[in-house]
Amino acid sequence: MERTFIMIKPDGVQRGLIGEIISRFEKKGFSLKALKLVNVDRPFAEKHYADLSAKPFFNGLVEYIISGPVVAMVWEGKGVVATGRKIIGATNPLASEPGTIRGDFAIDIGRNVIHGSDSVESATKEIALWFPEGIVSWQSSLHSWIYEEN
Ligand code: IDP
Ligand code: MG
Repeated sequence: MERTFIMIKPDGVQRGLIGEIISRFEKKGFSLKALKLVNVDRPFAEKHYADLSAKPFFNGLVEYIISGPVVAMVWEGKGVVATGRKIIGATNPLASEPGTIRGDFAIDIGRNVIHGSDSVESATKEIALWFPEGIVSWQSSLHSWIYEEN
């Protein structure tokens, strides 16, 4: 089953959006496989966003991510990478549809509350980076009420 890496950024934590965000993924039917509240240091944040290191906003982005604790999560389910991105909304919250997390809770691109992996390949990389200890193996008892087939 497909997995994605989701991170509630420091503004999402400070603004009390942890429960709301987890709830949206839970209610959809996705399954939580790992979760921790952590402060990340600069080298770690730079590694997570290595693909953006040439961007003019890179330094500000790293400062933002290390400015307070973040909630790191792994969610699992059919199509969770692409659908997770839809639940999150467009990168620029002013362009995000209402009903998405960014569309409902954010305004500035540099304070857009949440991160989600953009492909199955980046999800694999990000999960390995954030959860070297591994994830939790379990299956929800609701599985057969969410999926037609195993
Ligand atoms: P994504 O988070 O929607 O995948 P990316 O292009 O991967 O968007 O950018 C990573 C993060 O960098 C964004 O979520 C946002 O916080 C920040 N960012 C992207 N573009 C800009 C910008 O033009 N100015 C400031 N911050 C930006
Ligand atoms: Mg991205």
